[in-house]
Amino acid sequence: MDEHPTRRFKPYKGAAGGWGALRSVAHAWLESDNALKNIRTLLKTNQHGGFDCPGCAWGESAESGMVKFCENGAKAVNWEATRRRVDAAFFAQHSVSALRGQSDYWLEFQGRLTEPLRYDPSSDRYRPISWDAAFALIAEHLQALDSPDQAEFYTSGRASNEAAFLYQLFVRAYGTNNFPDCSNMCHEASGVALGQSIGVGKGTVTFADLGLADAIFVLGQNPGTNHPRMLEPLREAVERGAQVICLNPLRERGLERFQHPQHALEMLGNRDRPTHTGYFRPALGGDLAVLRGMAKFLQQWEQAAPGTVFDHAFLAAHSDGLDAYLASVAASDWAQIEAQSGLRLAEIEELARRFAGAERVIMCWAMGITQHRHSVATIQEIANLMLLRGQLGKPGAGLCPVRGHSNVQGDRTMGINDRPPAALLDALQRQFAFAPPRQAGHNTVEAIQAMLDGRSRVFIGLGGNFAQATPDSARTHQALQRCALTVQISTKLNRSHLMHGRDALILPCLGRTDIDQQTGGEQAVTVEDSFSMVHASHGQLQPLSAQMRSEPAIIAGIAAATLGARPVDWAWLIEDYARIRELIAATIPGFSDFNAKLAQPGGFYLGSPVAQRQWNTASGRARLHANPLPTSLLDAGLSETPDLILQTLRSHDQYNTTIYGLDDRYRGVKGQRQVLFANEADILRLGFKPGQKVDVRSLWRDGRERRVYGVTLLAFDVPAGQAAAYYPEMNPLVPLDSFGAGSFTPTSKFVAIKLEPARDDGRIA
Ligand SMILES: Nc1nc2c(c(=O)[nH]1)N[C@H]1C(S)=C(S)[C@@H](COP(=O)(O)OP(=O)(O)OC[C@H]3O[C@@H](n4cnc5c(=O)[nH]c(N)nc54)[C@H](O)[C@@H]3O)O[C@H]1N2
Ligand SMILES: Nc1nc2c(c(=O)[nH]1)N[C@H]1C(S)=C(S)[C@@H](COP(=O)(O)OP(=O)(O)OC[C@H]3O[C@@H](n4cnc5c(=O)[nH]c(N)nc54)[C@H](O)[C@@H]3O)O[C@H]1N2
Ligand SMILES: [Mo]
Repeated sequence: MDEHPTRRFKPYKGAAGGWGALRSVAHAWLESDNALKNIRTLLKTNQHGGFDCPGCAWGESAESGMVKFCENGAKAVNWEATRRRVDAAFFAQHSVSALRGQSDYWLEFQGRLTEPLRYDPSSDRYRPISWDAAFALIAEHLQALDSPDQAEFYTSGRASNEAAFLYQLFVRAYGTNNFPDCSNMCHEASGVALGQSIGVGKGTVTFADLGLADAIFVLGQNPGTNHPRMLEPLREAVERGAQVICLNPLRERGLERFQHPQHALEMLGNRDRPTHTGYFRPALGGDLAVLRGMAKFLQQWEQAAPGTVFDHAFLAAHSDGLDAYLASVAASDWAQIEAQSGLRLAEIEELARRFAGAERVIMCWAMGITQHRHSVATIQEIANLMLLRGQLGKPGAGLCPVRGHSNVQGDRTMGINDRPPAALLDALQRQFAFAPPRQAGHNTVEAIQAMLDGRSRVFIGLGGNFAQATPDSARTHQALQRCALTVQISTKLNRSHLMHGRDALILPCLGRTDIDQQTGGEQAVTVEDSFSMVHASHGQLQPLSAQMRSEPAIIAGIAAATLGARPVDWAWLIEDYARIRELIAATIPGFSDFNAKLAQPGGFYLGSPVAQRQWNTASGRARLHANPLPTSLLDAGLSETPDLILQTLRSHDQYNTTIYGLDDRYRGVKGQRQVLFANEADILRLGFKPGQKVDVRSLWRDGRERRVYGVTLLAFDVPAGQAAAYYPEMNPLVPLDSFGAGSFTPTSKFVAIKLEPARDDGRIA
């Protein structure tokens, strides 16, 4: 592998998709060292009888076709389906301390984890351990704790429904709700906000609705990279004359033009098509003010011509809180709206006009909305606007938080939740005859705090990369290292294996592409996408090693060692996952006849009460929330004025902390990731030059030192006062205590920073 590819930065002029995407798929495939098998595997992606793409949670169109994967899905599949292995022989060559000096990119590139390993302090290496001994060690640690609340059970969003259900059952039977999960850092604010507003924490639209909408708003999302298959319905909407309106401070290529790599004519004619009809570039964290401004225009127009703007019949039949909300809209100050939004009032008026002019509106959003301090209020403002116009519970309209991990939504449905609803616990109690813990558990931020101050001593991670995905890296690493035991159930080597507790285990698991053979035959697992569609996923490739186990089997092993046959016979369940699905059917709403429904091609729809205009809120009505605009977006406790506000985001060549390569094609970056995008005028104003290296320091009220060293400044089309840089490299800058009000989501899209001349170019953050 080329460790030092040429560094280059040159604006990208092409459309999203297109020949670049095809080249990239071919490259990922040829580089996969399993090329022949992988092409067969790729063609099974998202097909009936095939496997669910391990990439994002975007859903499927009902259309049939041979090719149902995108460029980045292809990278995800090839990355998993490698023949390179990380085993005892690998660790014989590399001590854990030496591995800490390697990049995240290098670590994962070494291959699949193929045997269970235990950390040996005398040699500073991981060494083989039997599965039974590993399970016994975990049980011993868990049983030694004073309270089950001293253990943390993390989940990343690739875990299947079957794995997630077993995991939450085991953890609750063990006695805690400590379920920090990736959702806490992702769409938590959407779940919280929508639960309070409309009684359900999920999206309300189906794939088909996108084809019926007159206007689709895309807020704080970069689908060209993170949900490439979304570009197709967006472009289709533009073609049939619908509005597609983007709210994003950066001009993301995929939101501007798209060439479908799977349409031969488009490719040969080199024709690309626009994916939007309006592009607005707000301040970071300014969306609440933008949306409030839109509401204020609607209010003015409604006052001028009563009955023409608001949907009074809908509001009267279905909502409450209208008067208080309208009073807060009236009280919101135009000058404050304009200053906080980063847009001109004329632009906000234009947004309001297009919103009010559409009969059927869909609002989509992702991390640009959720990873902010005021994210819950912002998402409630999205809901408020939609309620004013009766845009919920009708075809072609509704709310669409676009989820990240391929099964992050399903994991929540299965009960991975640190604040579980009472109905779930009641159902578990009825079915399994034990008293599940009722008090709230730890989310991700609380789990880190608890491990840091010694209240939690065991960490178990079902997938993911806790050490790198979380904020305040130095403190998170310290938190993990203070544990008595850390256990990582993983497919690939990452930094979470290196930032380990006194005792530590690596448990290698099967991925989505692997065949899962149990005594009852080859097993399928199930997942739920962003549109609440549940479908089966069948692995296609022979696992690299007979020592790897499935996630359900690993959880069952830990559970049996810790709890015996309580409250279920764990080993019996694993023989045939249909038995797990029977339990899901008995306890989780919407899953009756689960096994039978799986036979349907494309899966089945869980349904949304909102589609029937049913609101599962306390009052039985959808609620308009009157949240005041924040006085200031900046933390009041800062002792210095920041140079810039930084957002951390994804390149085109990564999947979260998994780095596939060092390029970011649509942003024109090649061979480097330690960069900071900023406006040229800002770079000069701060006394630097484009291309210069700087150290980045973040500001927070606790006054702690948080720095990333040796970051190259790139002059880029970024609004004044803003900066952007890659996650996870910048995570050391995100303060642990800077999180969303009501969501606990780290504010990864709003970090106050100072730039300083680089003290030492060579240092790694
Ligand atoms: N290939 C690939 N696919 C992925 C992932 C991946 O890493 N790689 N990750 C998966 C996961 S877990 C998730 S959650 C999703 C993430 O999908 P996205 O949310 O698209 O991911 P980000 O790269 O964080 O991009 C955030 C976007 O929001 C914009 N933004 C930032 N701050 C603001 C703001 O204050 N206001 C507005 N209006 N916009 C803002 C940024 O400019 C950027 O375009 O993708 C999923 N799919
Ligand atoms: N600064 C900043 N921080 C962020 C974000 C941001 O935008 N900015 N985004 C946040 C978001 S949206 C999210 S979702 C989180 C992501 O947080 P995580 O989900 O914890 O992180 P990933 O990088 O997706 O995890 C990658 C690892 O998962 C393991 N893995 C892959 N496939 C499987 C599998 O099938 N089973 C198992 N058991 N393991 C598997 C591999 O070992 C791989 O190294 O990060 C968050 N952190
Ligand atoms: Mo995510």
